[in-house]
Amino acid sequence: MPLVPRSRLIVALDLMDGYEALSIAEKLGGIADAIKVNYPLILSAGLDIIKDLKKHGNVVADFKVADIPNTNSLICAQAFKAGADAIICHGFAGSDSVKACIDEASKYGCEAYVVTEMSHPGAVEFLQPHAFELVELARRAGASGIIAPATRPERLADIRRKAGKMKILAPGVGAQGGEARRAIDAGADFIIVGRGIYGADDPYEAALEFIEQLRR
Ligand code: NUP
Repeated sequence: MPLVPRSRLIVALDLMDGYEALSIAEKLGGIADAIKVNYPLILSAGLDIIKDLKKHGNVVADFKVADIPNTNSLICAQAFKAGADAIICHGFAGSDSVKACIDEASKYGCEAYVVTEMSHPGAVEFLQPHAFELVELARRAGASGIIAPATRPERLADIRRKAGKMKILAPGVGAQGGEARRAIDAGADFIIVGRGIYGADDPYEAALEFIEQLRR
């Protein structure tokens, strides 16, 4: 199912224990718009965890796919067959590689999101100088959306201006120092929060607190 902004919160479950991830997803009880899975969880719990997480809502497979088009198609097919609703791919591998992810996503009625500028400090070295080109690449290829940094709201705002109707998912809120409200005000459609929720004593209360900040 396509991502629809309701709470505007996507929870990243970067845990190394499938049972813990499922228990947090259950506690969240669908208050977030999606759960995001990444290599730490998939490599430790296996791809089938996606099916179990799906009982609690949409699942975004953050595999940052960045290979040749054929390999990208094969990777995306695995994610969608396992039940993912969306895939995250890198843009720097080029438009044909991105297109392969988008084409595979549309076969399954799913979505592809393209990383532009990442949220960590090192992203200024190589990705930032090309971020607007990556936004344009994603738009031309027909991506559903892009990933842009909540840690740099001014950059997020610039990227929003170039993104047209594409949805923006903004990681970096909480542990990386980004602020939920500022990211949404800068033009993000969703914020992505990992440690700020799964690392909290009460992940449900922490998620509610982020959602409250977005409503204010
Ligand atoms: O630019 C990005 N920054 C980022 O943090 C692109 C990402 N996909 N992520 C992911 O978002 C990261 O891999 C992790 O899964 C999540 C953020 O987690 P946290 O910093 O809130 O714990």
